[in-house]
Amino acid sequence: MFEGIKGPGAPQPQHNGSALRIGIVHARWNEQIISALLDGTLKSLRAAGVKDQNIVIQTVPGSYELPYAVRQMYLASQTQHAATAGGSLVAGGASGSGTADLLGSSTNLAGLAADESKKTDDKDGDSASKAPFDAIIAIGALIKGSTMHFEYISDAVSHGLMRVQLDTGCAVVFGLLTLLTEEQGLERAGIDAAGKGHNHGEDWGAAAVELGVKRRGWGEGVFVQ
Ligand code: RBF
Repeated sequence: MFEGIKGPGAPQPQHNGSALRIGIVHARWNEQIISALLDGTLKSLRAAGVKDQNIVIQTVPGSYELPYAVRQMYLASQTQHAATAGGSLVAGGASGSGTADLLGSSTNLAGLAADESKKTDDKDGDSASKAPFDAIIAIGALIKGSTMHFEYISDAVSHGLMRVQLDTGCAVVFGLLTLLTEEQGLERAGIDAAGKGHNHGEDWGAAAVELGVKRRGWGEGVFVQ
């Protein structure tokens, strides 16, 4: 965890991620930076007890693809859940409707999803969960070039990720680095030559666990600290 003045500060108490299902989607641009960030993310997810079989990793070409991928991954996890549990994704129990209905509904989506995921919690702890994701971490590294491209993509991805989390009710962790130089990226991935950096992926893993646990609580009307 980050130990300077800037940074998230450790939650009290530490959250237990052993019941959670977490998605990760990362861009393939700037591979060296992304690879270190992914390692940091996985390290903190595992440290919080998230099981490897309950972490699903997908890749996309670049950061611009992240919002769409997060949305589709969440819908895919709902589809998996419905197929496994024979559950309905539509409030009121009507069956046979697709996940698009869920997005258009005025139902408390976070509560519904938390309720759905409870039904599929892995009781024996061994098999992979098919519950809807409790959180999805979107990882990308945008490096500024000499055109306006960087500004447009940074803005679109930031707004897109926020929109997806509010539309779906799935917590989305913002793992997008918007960098002026490659060196900044190496520092924020904790792999700079001077060794001054901090791997922000570790914070993203911890954020996913905290939000995942709190989201389940909120879905049940419980305020987890
Ligand atoms: N994707 C990234 O994740 N990081 C980048 O730094 C990045 N730079 C790009 C620069 C240019 C000029 C272009 C055309 C694309 C870049 N992309 C980058 C890829 C972009 O996010 C997306 O994958 C493609 O535009 C295809 O939709």
